[in-house]
Amino acid sequence: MSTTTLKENLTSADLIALEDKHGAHNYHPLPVVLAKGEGVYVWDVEGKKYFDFLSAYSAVNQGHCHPKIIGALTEQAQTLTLTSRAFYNDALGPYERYLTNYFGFDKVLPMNTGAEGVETAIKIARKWAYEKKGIAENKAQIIVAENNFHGRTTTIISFSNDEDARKNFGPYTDGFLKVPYNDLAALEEALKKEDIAAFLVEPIQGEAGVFVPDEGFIPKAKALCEQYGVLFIADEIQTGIARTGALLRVCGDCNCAGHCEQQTTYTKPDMLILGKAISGGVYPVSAVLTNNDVMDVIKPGQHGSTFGGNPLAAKVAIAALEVVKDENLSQNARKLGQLFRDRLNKFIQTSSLVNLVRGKGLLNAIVINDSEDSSTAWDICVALKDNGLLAKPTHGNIIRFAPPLVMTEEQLNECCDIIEKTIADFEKK
Ligand code: IF1
Repeated sequence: MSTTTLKENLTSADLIALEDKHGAHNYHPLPVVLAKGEGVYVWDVEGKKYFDFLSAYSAVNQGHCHPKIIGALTEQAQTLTLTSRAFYNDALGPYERYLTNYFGFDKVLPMNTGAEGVETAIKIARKWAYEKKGIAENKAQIIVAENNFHGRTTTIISFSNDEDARKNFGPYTDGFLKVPYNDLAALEEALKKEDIAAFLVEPIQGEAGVFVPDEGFIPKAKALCEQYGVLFIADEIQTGIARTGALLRVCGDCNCAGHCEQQTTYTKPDMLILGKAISGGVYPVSAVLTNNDVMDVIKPGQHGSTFGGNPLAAKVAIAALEVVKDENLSQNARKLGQLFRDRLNKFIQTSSLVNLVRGKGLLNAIVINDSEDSSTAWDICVALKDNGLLAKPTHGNIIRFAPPLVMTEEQLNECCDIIEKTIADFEKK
């Protein structure tokens, strides 16, 4: 047996040192080394238990190691894992039928990571613009929002305005036009320009610090896109799969789980991009859903991926989406999210350290009363960790709170106790 397969009994400090020495330094993790997860809990190498308030950036909505999803994974792993798309496999068709019925679209193009899903949507939108809308070759423009986050590929970072994400990765991909988020007038001005293929948008901006647009922004933006003959593309990679208290954020706040096209709150995007929790965080699965008139533009050989649509992904995603329905995760996220914001809103009236709490469902953030380059949010997250709860700061002064959606009310109250006590202790310092 090679030494790497022997149990080495490494401590957290050893493991952090190994990553530091042998891994690229493209992350700055909180100093905690996780070894096990179950439901809303994770355990570190030394056996200390924590509430997970990140859920792997909203990928583990169904909770860690959900038995139904792991069951589907292990069963399929022992049967057939990968065929490539050079051949058919017996899991893909049923998965495609399940997914398109679940979300109400004609067709799906399966990929693996979120960024690949976004790239896929961009490619489809451009091809549609040339072949169906008649835009002249290489002229198509896609409108995006300022402070967007859609992933890490060269094309996607080309339209980011985060310096860390962009700087020294050029030359950049052309063809993107930025408008302020949540600004219908600016959107309409951009839509009036020539050669516009699509508007790509997050229904709530995650990385920007859980920025919730005005009520009505999404349906009105979709209506404008329709008026100008432009595709409305929703990136629900982070907001989708029940995270914000509805199956999709474009569902608004209704209970429809995506099936209420007759209801006024539901915005049906022309293209829907899903990732992260579509697999319950068990395996990388992403998808682009759209109707035939758009998906038709993609012909054999024009797009694909070795792993996209593999049988393991198909079985895992079906199980993960069944869990969302069986366990009423949208409803639970909505109820617990309200509870969380109510409690923290009450708490911040007594706090000089927290300015506000915002979010939808169980995608929430607090804004710390300090500058972006202060270490206060980071220090609070370290203290939260010591008190048994894991969360991560973003933009220096924002802390995101996004636990798995399988949490109970009792557990959430316990978590609010930890958060309030930790912050209160900080104020005394
Ligand atoms: C990282 C944030 C979350 C996304 C949306 C596409 C992707 C993401 C709306 C790409 C990914 C992640 C990736 C993660 C940090 C992260 C994130 F902090 F940047 F904002 F979730 F909160 N569209 N989001 O949020 O999906 O290719 O990663 O599968 O470490 O970069 P991916």
